[in-house]
Amino acid sequence: MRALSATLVVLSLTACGKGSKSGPPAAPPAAPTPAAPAEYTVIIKSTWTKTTHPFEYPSGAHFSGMIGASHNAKYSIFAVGRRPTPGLEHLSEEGKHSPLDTEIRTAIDQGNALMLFESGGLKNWKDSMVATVRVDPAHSLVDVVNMVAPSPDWFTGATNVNLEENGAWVARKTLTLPAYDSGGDDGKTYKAPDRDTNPKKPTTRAANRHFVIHGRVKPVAILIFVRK
Ligand SMILES: [Ca+2]
Repeated sequence: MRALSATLVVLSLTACGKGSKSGPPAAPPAAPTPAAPAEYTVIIKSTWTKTTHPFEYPSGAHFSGMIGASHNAKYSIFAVGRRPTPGLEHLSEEGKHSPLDTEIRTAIDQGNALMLFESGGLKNWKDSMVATVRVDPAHSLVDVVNMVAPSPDWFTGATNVNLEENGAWVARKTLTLPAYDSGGDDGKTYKAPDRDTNPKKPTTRAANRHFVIHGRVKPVAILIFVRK
């Protein structure tokens, strides 16, 4: 192996020595990554109104506070097709940030998440929920969730939002968010009594009449990341 390397060096030097003007081809550049951490303002606005989602629209409609994390590919708060963790189940059924916060802190301890962020809840749709998240080159993905309330186990949010594009941090990113069913409760209406699901079902995009109207998914929220 060492002999072969030496031979290649000699050949390469020989090639240069023959008067090649262009020199050896440059090695392909490594995939670029942002060099430094970045901070983003996270904003969630509701688009879930009696006008847009008239079927059984409940009194007392509100969002629980958001809770989220920046992380790498080894951690996520939720995934369609995966059973909910106890943390996601409690968030989706009761709006509670615990034990999801403990799950995120465990991911931080394991090096798979960078930070937890959260906010208070939202009742007036003219307002927004706001938090700050920090990302770094090793944790450029962000998840965030909040309960759609009242509901059996419905939530909204986003998973694996990558704030890095083409080797740089994006200045701004906007997503429209559908409602999801965590798979932790069998209730079928906003105010259905608790019907705990055991074993848990996989999380799905909510496909019921509350959120799919004339075959079209009606988003319930807008999520905006603005780089600070
Ligand atoms: Ca449950």
